[in-house]
Amino acid sequence: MSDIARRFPENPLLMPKDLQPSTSDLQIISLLNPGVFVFEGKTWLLVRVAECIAQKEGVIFFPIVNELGKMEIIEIPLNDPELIATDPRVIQYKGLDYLTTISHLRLLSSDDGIHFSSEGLELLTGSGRLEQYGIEDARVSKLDDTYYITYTAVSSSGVGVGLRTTKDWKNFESKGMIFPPHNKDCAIFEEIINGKFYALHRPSSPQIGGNFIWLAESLDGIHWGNHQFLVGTRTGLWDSARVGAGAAPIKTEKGWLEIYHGADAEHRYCLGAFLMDLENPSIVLARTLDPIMVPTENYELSGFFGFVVFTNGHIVNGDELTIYYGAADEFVCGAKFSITEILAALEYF
Ligand code: MAN
Repeated sequence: MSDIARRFPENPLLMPKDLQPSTSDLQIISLLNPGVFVFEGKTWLLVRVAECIAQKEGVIFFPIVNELGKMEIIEIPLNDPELIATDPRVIQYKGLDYLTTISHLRLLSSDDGIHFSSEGLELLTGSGRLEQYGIEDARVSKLDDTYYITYTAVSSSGVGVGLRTTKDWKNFESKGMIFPPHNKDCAIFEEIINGKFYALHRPSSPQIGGNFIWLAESLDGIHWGNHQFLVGTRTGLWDSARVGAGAAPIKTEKGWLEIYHGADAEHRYCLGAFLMDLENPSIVLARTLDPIMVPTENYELSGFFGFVVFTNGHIVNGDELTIYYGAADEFVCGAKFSITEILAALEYF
């Protein structure tokens, strides 16, 4: 048994019914994949809220934000021969891909890390052509007094990584798309290493290559280059189909420790870890063979998209790592790990 997570007994911490939809004609389908940070002594989540229109029989509806920034509803009869709706997350119509839900990001805060409230807090929505189908799965990295929010920006032009920065969580600066399609799962290191910013990201290559974790460097945190391949998928293992970074790497004596997600061909998402050299993160020193967390609880096995544990946010307190994670693409949950235990599970190359 390789699952070394200690799940919160209070799980799930958040369910779709716990929040109000962003407008009265939408309903919340999932709360998932929160970015996590500490601000003014509290624990904060930047939760992905996925919404859709209440469905009528025989018709599929889904919302998109049009070029003027207005919500538009697309309606397709379910028996339309040009409709392919086999994955609950994406549909194809007339050769184009659409999402079944549209996501925005919502701030929630908590004194105890367990009970969260969104009262009076900001809502971050997609804006502009490249965020037409919404924004998802934020990672929050703090460098000096600036928080860098990297997130998945989705539109009919593709899926890329957007960046916004803030110092006070009230005023946000948009830096546009920093990694163009197809790319997601971007986590910026929370330290400048030898004069450079570093980020993990996940470009996808449809024919040659795959869904692998890459490393990029930058002098200003906005313009990125010197991309290097870092961690790939492994045939026959739990992470055989895709891998992607979780939140910002954790600095340990042994190196930069990264928690990542891996999925197999059946779309089962587990968590694992790898370790990068402290001075040169392009050197991967070790990786876990088995996952450190596997979907096992009911709320991880069944939901909007079952058999999923997915993290992009955590808090480090000495040896204790608290991860917040999306379970079954529908709920927000929490679990604790010992960093020493994760390090001990690594296999060095
Ligand atoms: C995948 C899933 C969805 C997500 C889209 C776009 O299909 O992760 O939840 O909305 O990608 O990012």
